[in-house]
Amino acid sequence: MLYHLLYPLHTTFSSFNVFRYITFRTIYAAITALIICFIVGPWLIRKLRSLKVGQSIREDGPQSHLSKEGTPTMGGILIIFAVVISTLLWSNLTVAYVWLVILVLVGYGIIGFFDDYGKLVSKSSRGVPGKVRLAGEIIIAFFVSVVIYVRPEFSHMVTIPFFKTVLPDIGIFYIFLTTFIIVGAANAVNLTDGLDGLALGPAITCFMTYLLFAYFAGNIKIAHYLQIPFVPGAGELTIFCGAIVGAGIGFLWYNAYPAQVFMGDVGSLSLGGALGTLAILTKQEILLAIVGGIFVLETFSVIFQVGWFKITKGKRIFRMAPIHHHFELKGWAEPKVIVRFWIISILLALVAISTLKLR
Ligand code: 57M
Repeated sequence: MLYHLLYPLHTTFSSFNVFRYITFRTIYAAITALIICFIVGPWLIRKLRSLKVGQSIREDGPQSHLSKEGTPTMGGILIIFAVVISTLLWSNLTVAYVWLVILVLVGYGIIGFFDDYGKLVSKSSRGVPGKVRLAGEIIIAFFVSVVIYVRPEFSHMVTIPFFKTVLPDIGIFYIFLTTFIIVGAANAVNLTDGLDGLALGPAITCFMTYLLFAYFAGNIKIAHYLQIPFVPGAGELTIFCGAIVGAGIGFLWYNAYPAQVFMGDVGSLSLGGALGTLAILTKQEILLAIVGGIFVLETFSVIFQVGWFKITKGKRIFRMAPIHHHFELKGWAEPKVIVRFWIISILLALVAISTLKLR
């Protein structure tokens, strides 16, 4: 809105020209979201406490988690609020992609909200039945995928990291691939969100990476120079990425060990869904598996553990899945697991960025 209100005034006040620049608006989108989190955060935590929106801790998990019983949850509401307000303030709202990614963020947030609410009411780890939740996620992802698919300027070729000439055009299957990416990313972030700040750290590095890719993909000169697909309008997603990085850091202030609040499914599903959507809209679909490698690792640890458990009727590969519990049970202190996973996610982000040149 600031863009629409203030930029036209540049003819009278030349300094208002600055509102044209994506870089300027991205920085202020991040700052706005961060400040919203700082201002609203303490109030929200008090409110969640007074409403008794506390986490129930599973007794079959690591014993160290039992002391977290009653920690306020559903803090992801703050992340969504800060991102939406900041994006509405700083981005060009005539670009459809901005609305699509907001739709996924809010839509997945609503699904997560009902899931958290169900867990709260039942005072257990059972929220919305798994199949109902998955159906809701698929409906939103499928709708967004179809809207993206039918846009005339959007290519159905898939970008394969490290291979600049391999760009398979998968036609109608693109809809299914993108639906899978959005749903998969949402659930992978959700599984990772099991230690203080564990999901937020890699999420922030992922959004920072896609911030760069959105900027590059939306600029015809840079896109051609780097030989990546040019996506008209993707530049505006840089501002969304800035807002989400700001909100993520702002929320991490409270979610860092020892956490004063958890983001809940409302936060993890919305962050993951938005991340998957950004990977698609910047035409770096497969790159998500590299930059979000921590989320992939966590997901596969669950798939292998559950699979092996069923095949062998009770044997385990890890002490407990997802894999962060394995390291906790091996005796690593919680902050050590968290920070080491963050370090790996930074490394993965650097590898992902290097694909711009290594191809
Ligand atoms: C949710 N949620 C946390 C919090 C957060 C298929 C199966 C492996 C699924 C998996 C599962 O349910 N994963 C998804 C993970 C929970 O956190 C809440 O959930 C939100 C995110 N969805 O925002 O509201 C707990 O995580 C801890 N936490 C923190 N700090 C944070 O900032 O410490 C979360 C955020 C919180 C808190 O303790 O209560 C969760 O883990 O429940 N299931 C599991 O992860 C379970 N694994 C399991 O059963 N593994 C089995 C195999 C055979 C399937 C095995 O390895 O033996 C474990 N979950 C827990 N305890 N809590 C089992 C033990």
